Amino acid sequence: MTEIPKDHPRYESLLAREKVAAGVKMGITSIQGLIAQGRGESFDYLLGERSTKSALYAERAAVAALILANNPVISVNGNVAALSPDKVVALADVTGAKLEVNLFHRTETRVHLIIEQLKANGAYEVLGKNPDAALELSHDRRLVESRGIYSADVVLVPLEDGDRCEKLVEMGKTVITIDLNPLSRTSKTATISIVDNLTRALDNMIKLGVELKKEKKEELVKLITTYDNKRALSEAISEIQEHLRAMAAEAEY
Ligand code: PTJ
Repeated sequence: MTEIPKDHPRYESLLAREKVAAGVKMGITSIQGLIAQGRGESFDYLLGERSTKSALYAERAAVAALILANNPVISVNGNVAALSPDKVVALADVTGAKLEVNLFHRTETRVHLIIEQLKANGAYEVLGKNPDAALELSHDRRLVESRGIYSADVVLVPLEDGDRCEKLVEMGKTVITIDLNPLSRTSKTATISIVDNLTRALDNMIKLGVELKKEKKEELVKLITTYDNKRALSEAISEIQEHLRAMAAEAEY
């Protein structure tokens, strides 16, 4: 990995790039993962590279749903494993969720390497190696474990493709997504769409997990039942518009 100086104005963004590139070299991340990261970066620019009010609103409801779930599962792909293996393990710990590797560009080697990466970051058990159930999909994301994603009532699917998200919602699950693109099919389909950068979202969600675990069950139920995903998505788009207006005003001077 190229050493990025901490005082570089684009430190966080360059570090993320280095991590995804290193993930490809290690065989964890797919080559297509580089394109996905680039797409995410451009939406992050439009958002102003911050966790917006609507993102925090969605993250709070998402953490409440994970804590209250009977069988919460966090799905991990090659980008997540490269960018935030420690954070995804910490979120699973704080919410009591299982971890399951589920890949679009699936190879058994990648599944193995990602499981090892998560274990090296403190995970005790990671599902995904022995899929014994299938979602009704024609690509490899269909391969799931019966005690994991298949039977989960709440699933967190960061950096998802729309297909599986749609299928999981159809199966009656609460589907939480983290996707910087508020216009994606995934964001439009999910139950709780978090429009935020993966690394910022996970940091926020770990903190919220510690905080919300102390709350009464009724308070958590309220966070979920009063949550309005259409409102959150519409606000995310407005937040981009506001940011662009501010940038346009700044450019005039
Ligand atoms: O590891 P695999 O084989 O399962 O493949 C994973 C990728 C991500 C390559 C695969 O799922 C894919 O092609 O995804 P898409 O269709 O490119 O969608 C990824 C979405 O995540 C896009 O809408 C991006 O804007 C968004 N995104 C990319 N990087 C980030 C992000 N959202 C949040 N944080 C990011 N760092």
